[in-house]
Amino acid sequence: MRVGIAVICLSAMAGLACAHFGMIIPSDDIVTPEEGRVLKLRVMFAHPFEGHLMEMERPAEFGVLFRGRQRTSLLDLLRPVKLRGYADDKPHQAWEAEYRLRRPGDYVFYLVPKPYWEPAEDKFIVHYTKVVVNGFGMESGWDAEVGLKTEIIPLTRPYGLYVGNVFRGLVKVNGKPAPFTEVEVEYYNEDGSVKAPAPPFVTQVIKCDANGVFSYSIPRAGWWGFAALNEEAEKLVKDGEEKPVEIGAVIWVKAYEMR
Ligand SMILES: [Cu+2]
Repeated sequence: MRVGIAVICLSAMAGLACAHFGMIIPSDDIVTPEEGRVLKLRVMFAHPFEGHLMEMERPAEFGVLFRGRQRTSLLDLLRPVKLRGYADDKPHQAWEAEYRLRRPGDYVFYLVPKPYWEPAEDKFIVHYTKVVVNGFGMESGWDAEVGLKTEIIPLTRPYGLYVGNVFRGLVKVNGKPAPFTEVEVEYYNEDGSVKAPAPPFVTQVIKCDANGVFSYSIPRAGWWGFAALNEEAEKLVKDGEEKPVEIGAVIWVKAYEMR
């Protein structure tokens, strides 16, 4: 039983905030013709630094916005898969898709999950998640808005990033900038090789300025997730009781070592 609780939420046991992240991790953030045209995407809901996955229901929406113009649902491409974080004692429900890039330009993949009930925090969580993939060298569409309920609009091109680059984004809720939104930042510690010297290192916490803009200097190569958190105006009902709904705007970017 003790182990069961730990799997739900390690940091909640310590009375700390527990950072959840919607995740779309593509096999690459930049696709060149030489590498082939098929992209693999993993879709999951996790504590990316601590290596725990939650069970994820089939998402409500999953799609791609191509070059800022053409929006296509990719829900039919999603296949159920069991994935295990490095600290999980068993695999969890997640999703994956294969997508063939056909034309040059930027591909904004987006995800709208079904509300996730988190007992440790007594609330529902819905993370509107994005990742941008550049196709065949044409840089067009990475800053396009999908039009999600809450969304991070990148102000830094979200691919081709070096370690040490500053990543900036504008947080919107219902299409308007969301000043002073708290943004949680986590490294995708896929194999568990990075150790946090103390709990506050697990999740970096920054805030938007009065215009809803945040910035973060990326300290390490790999995938980084930014989750801008707000509360939905409407509540959802759980066991006959109204419960709050955390809405997160999430974006994932990859940084590379400069050699
Ligand atoms: Cu959790």
